[in-house]
Amino acid sequence: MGLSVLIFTQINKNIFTFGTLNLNVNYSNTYMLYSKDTLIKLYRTMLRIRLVEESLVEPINTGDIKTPVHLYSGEEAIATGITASLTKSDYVFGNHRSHGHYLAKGGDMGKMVAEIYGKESGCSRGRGGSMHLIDPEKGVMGIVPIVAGTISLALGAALASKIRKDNRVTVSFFGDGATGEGVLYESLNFAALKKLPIIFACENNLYSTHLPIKEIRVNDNIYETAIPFGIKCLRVDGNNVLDVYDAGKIAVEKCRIGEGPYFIEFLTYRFRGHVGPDDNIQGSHTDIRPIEEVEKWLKKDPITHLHDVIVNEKIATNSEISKIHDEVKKEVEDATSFAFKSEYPKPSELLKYVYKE
Ligand SMILES: Cc1ncc(C[n+]2csc(CCOP(=O)(O)OP(=O)(O)O)c2C)c(N)n1
Ligand SMILES: [Mg+2]
Repeated sequence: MGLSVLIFTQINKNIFTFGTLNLNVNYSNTYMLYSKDTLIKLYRTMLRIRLVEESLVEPINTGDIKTPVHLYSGEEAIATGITASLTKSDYVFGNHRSHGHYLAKGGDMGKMVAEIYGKESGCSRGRGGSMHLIDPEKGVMGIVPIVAGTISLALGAALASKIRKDNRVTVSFFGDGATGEGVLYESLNFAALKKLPIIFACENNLYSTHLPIKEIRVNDNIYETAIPFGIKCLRVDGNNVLDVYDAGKIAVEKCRIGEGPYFIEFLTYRFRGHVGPDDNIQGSHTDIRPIEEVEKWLKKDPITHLHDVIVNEKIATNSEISKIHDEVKKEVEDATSFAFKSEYPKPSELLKYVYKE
């Protein structure tokens, strides 16, 4: 096989592209740039997100899970690849589709599943559900379903880090739908002005709810969004965890040394519905996405891609990979049984954490 080199090209002062350059050289050690530990960690993290989410499908369909659940299946490489370069004390902020951001940053799986089942032992004490995950000790500072709602919170966290000189980097995860909200542009301007250590990570899965992106944007150019603000922009294949990892590493390192902010557009696709396993509109299965498009993206499964790299490059044996699968399945079973065994909040305490003046 040829040698693939990940390239980071500066097109002009602010536009960078990121991609794979295939050289016609007979090397098979394409992936020697990554340690075995790194590749296995990336694989395990993506698998943890996928398997725990797939375990939610049946209980969502039976109605045992009451909270709306936006599955991240298909997009795991983004949260996994970026957070791999973050430390425990760095911050992430997310949106309605944030199981992956929470888990990849170190959030506890049992507390997440318990939260989804509305239990007191959940990370938001069962009051928030799937779209309100939090774990400040792990740097998961806020996951909120208001589209673009946490971008300004992430900005504030990055400003605090700059003032305190605490060396933290903040990642603000949001969807392509958030590019229609004014707060994004105010935040980009302020982040650029103050040179804040923040990465704006736009997960472009080509749809906002059921609206195709071409119906809400004139051009397919989200990655250029931050150029007028003087922010470095990248566009990355969000289904290739190694590309995401490399882009994340550069952006995190630059933010860490005061050369932020960064804006990265990740091209990706959700494997399941907007909310729930299928695209249920008024209760019927109505995925309005063209079947050819869905099939094309299913072939770009980020987990299968990394699995093939690991196997083809003989980075791990089949039995090592099976062991990872077994361990992750066990973790999902333990998380589920922790949630089942936990109590619901007491009805008398339902208003306990509600803000009152
Ligand atoms: C301010 C606001 N407007 C509308 C909604 C309803 N809503 C929930 S998710 C969503 C689309 C989000 O699309 P995108 O940001 O691309 O994220 P994706 O679901 O594709 O991951 C909308 C409009 C909302 N939650 N908040
Ligand atoms: Mg979207």
